[in-house]
Amino acid sequence: MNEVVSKMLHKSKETSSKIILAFDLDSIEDYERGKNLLDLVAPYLVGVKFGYPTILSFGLERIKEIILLLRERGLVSIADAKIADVSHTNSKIARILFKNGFDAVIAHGFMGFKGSLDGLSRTVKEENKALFILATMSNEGASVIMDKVVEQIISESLLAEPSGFVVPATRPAMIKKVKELLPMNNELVLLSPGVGVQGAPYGSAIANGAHFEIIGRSIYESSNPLEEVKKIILEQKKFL
Ligand code: OMP
Repeated sequence: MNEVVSKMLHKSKETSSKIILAFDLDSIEDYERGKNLLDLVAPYLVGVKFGYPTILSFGLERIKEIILLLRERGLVSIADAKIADVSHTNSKIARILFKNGFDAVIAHGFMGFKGSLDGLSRTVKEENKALFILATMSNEGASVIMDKVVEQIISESLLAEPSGFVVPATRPAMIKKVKELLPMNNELVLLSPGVGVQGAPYGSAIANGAHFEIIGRSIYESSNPLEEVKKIILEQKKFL
């Protein structure tokens, strides 16, 4: 099993948490507040997913420092760059992110394997990191396009030997469908956003077969983030 994934599973066992914090802060003025928030909720997380808002506003140097602090606490850091280009560009993006400490990257899968995911997959393997691929998305419009080609997205993406897929908590039927499309006895993990503010109840993605829930605003916009993560874990535990 991929080292990054085994770290996530180990952390989850230790803490009973299945929370990956979506850290999407869009101003450098949030830097200190963001760091304090991470410090506070870190014991209740499996990992942190850094989105474009944070990467672009904090900058990679500051992010690297945060990643090192998270690593000391046994947490993985995922770069949500939603990579979706041709091979050599994908590889360059991934290498920069890995050089700055990230353990994993998220990519789209709709570009197909040859000339896109193939190069990215090689880079991820060379660097001993993890790759997560979007099966389909949590927004309503994804049901018009991505859901309809999910079989093809999964079959092309599997050629890249990812560590797992991102599946929408907002459409439980799609989580189940993706699970059915995966090979028997696979070790792939499913990360599911759409829990909380986007409408899916805490724990519901786990109930539908996801391994981890990606949760952002419900935590970082909460007036009491610590109480919120504890509440989420209690809900998730019902499905352990
Ligand atoms: P909240 O809605 O604030 O919990 O954040 C959800 C997080 O998951 C954000 O960082 C989104 O960018 C991300 N996300 C989705 O919301 N939907 C998807 O289909 C995929 C992602 C993702 O790749 O993480």
